[in-house]
Amino acid sequence: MAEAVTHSQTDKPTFYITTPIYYPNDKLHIGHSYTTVAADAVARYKRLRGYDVMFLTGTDEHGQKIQLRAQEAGKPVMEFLDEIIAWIRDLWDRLDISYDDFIRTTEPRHTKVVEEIFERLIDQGDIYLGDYEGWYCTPCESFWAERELVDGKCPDCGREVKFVKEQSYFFRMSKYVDRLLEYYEQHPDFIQPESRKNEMINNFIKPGLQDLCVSRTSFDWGIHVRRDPKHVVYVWLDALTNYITAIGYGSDDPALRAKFERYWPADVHFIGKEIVRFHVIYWPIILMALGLPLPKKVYGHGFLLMKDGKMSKSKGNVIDPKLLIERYGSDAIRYFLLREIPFGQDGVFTPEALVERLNFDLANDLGNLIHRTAAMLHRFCGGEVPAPAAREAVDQALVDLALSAVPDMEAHMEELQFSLALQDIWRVIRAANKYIDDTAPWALNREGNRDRLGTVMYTLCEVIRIITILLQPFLPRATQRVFEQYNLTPEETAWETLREFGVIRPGRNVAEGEPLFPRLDVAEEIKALEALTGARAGAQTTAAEAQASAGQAKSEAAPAADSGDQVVAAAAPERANPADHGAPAPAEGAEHKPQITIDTFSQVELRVGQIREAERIPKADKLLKLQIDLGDEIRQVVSGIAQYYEPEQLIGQKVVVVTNLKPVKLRGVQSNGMILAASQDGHLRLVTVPEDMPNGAVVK
Ligand code: ME8
Repeated sequence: MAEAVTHSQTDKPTFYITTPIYYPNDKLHIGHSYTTVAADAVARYKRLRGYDVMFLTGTDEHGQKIQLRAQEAGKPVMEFLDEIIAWIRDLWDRLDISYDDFIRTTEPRHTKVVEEIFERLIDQGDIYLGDYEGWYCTPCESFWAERELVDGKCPDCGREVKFVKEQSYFFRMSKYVDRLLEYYEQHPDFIQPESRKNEMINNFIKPGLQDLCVSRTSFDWGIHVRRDPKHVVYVWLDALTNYITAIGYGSDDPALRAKFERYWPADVHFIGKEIVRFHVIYWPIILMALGLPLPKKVYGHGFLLMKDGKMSKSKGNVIDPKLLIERYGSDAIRYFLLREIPFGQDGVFTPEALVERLNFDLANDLGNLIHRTAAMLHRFCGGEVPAPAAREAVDQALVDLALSAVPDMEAHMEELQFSLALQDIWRVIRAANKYIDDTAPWALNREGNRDRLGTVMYTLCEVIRIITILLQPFLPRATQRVFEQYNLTPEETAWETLREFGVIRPGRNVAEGEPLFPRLDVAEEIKALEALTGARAGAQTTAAEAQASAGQAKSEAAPAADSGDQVVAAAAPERANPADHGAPAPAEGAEHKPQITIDTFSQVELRVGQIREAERIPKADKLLKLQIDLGDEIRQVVSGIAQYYEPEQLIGQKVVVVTNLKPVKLRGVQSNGMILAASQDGHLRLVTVPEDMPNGAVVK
């Protein structure tokens, strides 16, 4: 039974956050973990900020799909469900998900209230009995109007739909549309990201909101309508109400009813973008009919994609999160998910990106800072935090940066921009590593300059204290280890201490400790991850392809890759073989090139260009002649991409142009540069740039 509110909680402000309740028709994958990890980071952050947080997750256990899966498994439905729920709870434990409650829609606290709600809505005329005719997608449990189908298939999952006709109960949605639109207007932050609001209004509300079918008679695994038990409550009405039944709505127990009063309305529902419609149209309308306040925010985040598009069992590209956690630890997976993909946008999971994040960010930047500092305290200061002397400019600069990162990180967390919040913290981590190099404590020690050494080492310990406090929502394990290693007390690690510098009292012991995150062998890990994910080598290529297939561009530049040879030039005139004019340089099985310095790399001038014109070159079936807008000039470039793109597809694309290549003639046509593309196994995709980047912008 759900816990009631205790007295000590009542003087804190509340924060109620939810994840979708997942279908336990199968084990969950890394995409489900993404939503849950994001919600957990917010829940932890809010608790640290002094909120009484209610963090709810759970499972959506009714419907035909579940019934069929249990039958296939040859098990009674409840037994089938119990096993998967145990697996899911174990996953959340391994990922350090700090949920406060886990609702199962088969629990009496839910089913009883749904039955009552249904009766009430019939009585008040919001639900009526009618005839249903339409197209039904069993896997998505969604009904679609004929005009909504795409090539006669489900617009969400692309699978077959079937025509059904049966008596059903309907929810009179149209009655509430004006109030809903008014709510959107008065609460501009209700639907996030903003772009999803227009999608909802234009695609679903403006064409005329259909009444929603809220019961079925063709299966019986669900909550039965009390007065008409051959009807089972259609799964969305059942599912959405979990957000209120879990916290005590409709309970007979006064303590639970008080709990509902305390936490409702929810501060935010986290969901994937495919179920925004249910949460920002149907759910608010159901709540209006019940006379309840609406949630403050619904955040529809993007998808985690694999190189060949969306994850799905049928494609065989689903990653088991438990295998990843086992290999890398929960902190690493949490960090990767929240750092790599700007919340709200789609992102691609590639083994290379994961290994790079873990090696560069966690092992090198963060792990090194903690480990180097502790090691130096042992070598130069007897393992103790020394007392600081007067600060010099270099110290003050780091102090200022660390203190200013705090409000930046807080602002980004409030906006639910986890990746940016992490970048705020990483700016400090990188600056602290540079500070070690600049101040060279080993030299200060050699010179016997104890005052300077004390200031530098103390400053580092304080910076570590600050970044560790900030990192807690993301890395719950590593941060606890650092607190223990640096012997930091709860008073020294409270959020309020982040406004000041100089909190640690000198003289305490710091343990030398083990590295927080191991540095991974890139080749070995990529091989292992490919075995886990069924992915092939070639992160840059595959990431580009997956994004292209999902029709989404990443908003962040891809992390610097050491496998840069996968990104190839789409016209490399100076290397063009006379027999193979302008064809892309080979990527498949490309050898690694010798290392170069940053100076050598910086001799290449790369700029953003927009393709204004594209045409074929007679008698050259691989070549296209492009006119590219570089902001201050239009460049003509001949590119070997004619077999991959139709000229008209290219108009308007923002690409990366090498602008300081010596001009050459290809088939008699002058080419003054080349554009970048990724290529693998006979596929080629241009490297594109987000639209808001101006033409001529430097790429580095
Ligand atoms: O829709 N990338 O359950 P579900 C990111 N029971 N997030 C993903 C993802 C991916 N590739 N795949 C799944 C249901 N998700 C209903 C919800 S709520 C009242 C009822 C996440 O098991 C994302 O949050 O299909 C998405 O909305 C959710 O899992 C869908 O989970």
